[in-house]
Amino acid sequence: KVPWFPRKIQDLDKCHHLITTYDPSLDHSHPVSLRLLGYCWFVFQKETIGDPLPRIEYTAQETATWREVYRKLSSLYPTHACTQYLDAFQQLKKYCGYQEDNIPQLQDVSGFLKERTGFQLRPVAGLLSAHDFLASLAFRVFQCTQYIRHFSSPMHSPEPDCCHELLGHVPMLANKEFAQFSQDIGLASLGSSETEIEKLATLYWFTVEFGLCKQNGSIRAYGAGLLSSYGELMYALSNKPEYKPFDPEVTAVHPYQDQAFQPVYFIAESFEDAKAKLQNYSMKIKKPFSLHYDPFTSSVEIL
Ligand code: H2B
Ligand code: FE
Repeated sequence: KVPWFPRKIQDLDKCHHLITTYDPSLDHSHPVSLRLLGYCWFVFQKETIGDPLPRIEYTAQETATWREVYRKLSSLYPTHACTQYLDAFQQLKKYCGYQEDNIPQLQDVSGFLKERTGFQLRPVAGLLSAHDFLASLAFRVFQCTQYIRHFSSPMHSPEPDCCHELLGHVPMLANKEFAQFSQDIGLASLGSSETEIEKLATLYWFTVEFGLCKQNGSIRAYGAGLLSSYGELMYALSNKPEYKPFDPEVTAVHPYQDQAFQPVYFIAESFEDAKAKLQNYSMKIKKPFSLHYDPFTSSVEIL
């Protein structure tokens, strides 16, 4: 029996299951800006796909947090980020208000991505289940938090926040190859068993979040968890950790760490190569049908 999965982009309104539910009216110890979390929570409960993303007026304190994160990280990018990231980052500075004194608005960023790769952002109020999060990628929808971490710990957030999304994920989603890779993980998850989805979530973790790639004889980061963490970005390229070649069969079952730096990083030869390997892996996942994505209707055909 195949568990329910979305077949068209509108079905993503049913892919909204939070696994960390910090109800801001009950929990006052949340490590993010509570003022914003309350608002994002309110938006989350009534939004439907395609609604414009709310514009947030960030406070001076929230912008100061962003400034600190932005400054420190952007000093590392030229030597640590892959060229695809660096190219997109330039564009985002030019067209989307990426600056140290301005937190970019998701609506502007979403419009930019839509033009580049067809990806769009949708506001979300916390960590979603792997099933729902991966399913949305199949339709080129990235569910994105909009609140910012608490000012008391600017260099660390235990949960995704807008620094992680805007500095980690967004630049990579502007790259065609990477966008296709992300959608392919999503498509592989549709109609897959819980066990297979768990493996795809692990693949996502070691690539989209913590992936490294080869570039002109050196190694650079493309994973969002690295590109949004000053400490781990330096560590990952320091030669201290263990490195393994990206191989979906191995990567998908490798234990991972969400409380500390990763013990191992997987290195992709190129996005082309990673994409081909992932497609090969996906074809072996057993499903009682095959799927075809129709970009004209943003829906999947079941064959
Ligand atoms: N939810 C949200 N809101 N952002 C993420 O980056 C995220 C998620 N990542 N749910 C998912 C889980 C990832 O860790 C994998 C697919 O489980
Ligand atoms: Fe992330």
